Amino acid sequence: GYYPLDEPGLRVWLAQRPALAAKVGGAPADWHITEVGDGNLNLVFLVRGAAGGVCVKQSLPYVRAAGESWPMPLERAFFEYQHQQVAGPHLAGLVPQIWHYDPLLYASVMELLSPHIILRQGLLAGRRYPQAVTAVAEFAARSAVLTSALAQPFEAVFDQAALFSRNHALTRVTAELVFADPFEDLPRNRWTSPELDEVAASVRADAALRAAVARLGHRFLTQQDALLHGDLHTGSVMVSDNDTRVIDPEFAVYGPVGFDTGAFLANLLMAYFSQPGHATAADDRRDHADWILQQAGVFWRHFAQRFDALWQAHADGDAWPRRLFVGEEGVFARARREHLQQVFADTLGFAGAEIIRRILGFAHNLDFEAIADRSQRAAAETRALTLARALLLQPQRFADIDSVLDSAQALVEA
Ligand code: SR1
Ligand code: MG
Repeated sequence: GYYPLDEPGLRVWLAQRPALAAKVGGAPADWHITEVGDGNLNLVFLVRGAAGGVCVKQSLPYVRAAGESWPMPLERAFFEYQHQQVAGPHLAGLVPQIWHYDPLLYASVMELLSPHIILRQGLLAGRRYPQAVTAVAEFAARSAVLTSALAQPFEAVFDQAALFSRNHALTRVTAELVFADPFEDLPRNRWTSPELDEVAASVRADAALRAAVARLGHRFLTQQDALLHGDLHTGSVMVSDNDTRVIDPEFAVYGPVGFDTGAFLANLLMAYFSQPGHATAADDRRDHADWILQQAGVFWRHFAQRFDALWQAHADGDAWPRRLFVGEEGVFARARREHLQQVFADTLGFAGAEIIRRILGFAHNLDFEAIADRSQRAAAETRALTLARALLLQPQRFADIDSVLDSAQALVEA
């Protein structure tokens, strides 16, 4: 029963479902339908009508960014829907509502976010969204604690982890694209400037770097702490001036919490490094760059504070049960601090791996790609790669988030 939707097909399909058609409103012939998917994988339609509208997202049987030569199972839409079923109750106001999932078309009908835009696009355009990173940190902290055995009986967590462990296709994408590809000579790797040839070769030749990333890949595949978003970059966040939603959890899988926080931190750092490349005569982008870097600090600090507070408030699961520490709150607090230090260390490592794969692997970031001047682009990417290598190979240099931000700033100002 699967077929890829197009504009006329979607009009008919939606019109046949009265509850969904009512959310668009008016006569189907008057609906305004556009396909807006700009990600690597799926079709995304916005359908607008008299009552508002809906967003329809459908899996394609291949990687959209690569074409039919790279087949991809359709099941990712199911796991995105399951993410809402499992984590959605903890994430009210931070994610769009999915109203309908169609198992034949592998399509979801969800809330149309308007006037939201993708956070990455906003940052590129030089706009500020003061609440965005705290909302993403809240998303990450809630997911990290409330879907884990810190807050739930282990039976529930094991069942959920088993469900998402079937998300084979997209977990394989991550296992290969993040943790392996950039360290091999593969045709699907690419970088946008010959200036990076040398650094790409030196990354592949660096056994210590390969080992650091492989260690993280091992943790990603084996440490089932909490339900991850799995692809938490600035393109997975939609913002308006006063609302922020995390979208696209199709890579959802149980894994180490630092994978999500690392991915988001990395994408803020890449947005920072890219800013000089977007400078104009009217705007040298320095203020905007400083603001983005500051937001990276706000993100980590808010995450850490909320992770600790949520753990303390919801320690009713089988891991670290609060009842064992009544009257010994200091012991419990020390355990939380130590655990958070491990999540911080993981975050920096995963951030390093994310930066490397976004510059030297298959899937790139518009932050860098939109820099027209080749040497500026190469300079920005090289600075990001320098920080990534330090995060992976010299973790002792980074005791806290400020030391990361200071290093990033020093690279830009050198
Ligand atoms: C083949 S998919 C490539 C990348 O796009 C997604 O957004 C994920 O980041 C994935 O790694
Ligand atoms: Mg995505």
